[in-house]
Amino acid sequence: MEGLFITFEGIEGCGKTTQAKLLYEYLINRNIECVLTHEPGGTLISEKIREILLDKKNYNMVYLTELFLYLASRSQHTFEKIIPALKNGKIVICDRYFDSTLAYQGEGRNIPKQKVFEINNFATGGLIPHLTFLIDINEDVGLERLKERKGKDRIEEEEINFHKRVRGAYLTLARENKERFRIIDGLGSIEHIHKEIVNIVLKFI
Ligand code: Z5A
Repeated sequence: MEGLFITFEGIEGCGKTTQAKLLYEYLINRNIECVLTHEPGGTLISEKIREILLDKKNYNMVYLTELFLYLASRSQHTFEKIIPALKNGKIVICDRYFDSTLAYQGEGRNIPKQKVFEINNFATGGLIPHLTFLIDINEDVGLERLKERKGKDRIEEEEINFHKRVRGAYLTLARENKERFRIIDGLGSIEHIHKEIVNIVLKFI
């Protein structure tokens, strides 16, 4: 498959969305064809699943239901949007992808990681990002940054220890997949982090 698949990962408030957008704008301004997308969501069907997943009224959602909804959203997104764009030679920038499931459902919800990995792989037809940026920050900083935002979603409402474990899981994933992951210190300024990311991406294209 042609194209380049770049994902952004990290705990909430780490700055993924900001950096994914800045990278997209940088590439578009240089006439490099790319697609900016996110999970859960990214297509009409996936956005409908996102609403169910993040709705606070669904406080009693069983962890396995949550897992399968994230995967259902991802299958649709992968086959409807990501793979066709890659086949057209585009760069796809995705705010969260399957590492989120390994970190949040695998570690956060304690669902056996090997199982999560296998069904995740099945749901995506085995598509793996070429490059993954883990923007790493301490969970206190992340949650503090989001304080100003009105209303937390169902997952953001989890206690701090949940977010701490998710961060730990991300760092482990990055250590185990060194060729794919780049860990970025999320405490730097937005501009500094952007430059660091651009330098890495330019080496890939
Ligand atoms: N989830 C899951 O459990 N399993 C899965 O498989 C998937 C997802 C795919 C999606 O929430 C939730 O779904 C998420 C994981 C779960 N749950 N939580 N919690 P979302 O899509 O609504 O949101 P998010 O992905 O968690 O990200 P976020 O809350 O939007 O934060 P962010 O993207 O990391 O950060 P940001 O929006 O770029 O920045 C946050 C604020 O910090 C903003 O005011 C920025 O201006 C500021 N910021 C950004 N960078 C900096 C720096 N460097 N310095 C200072 N301030 C900064």
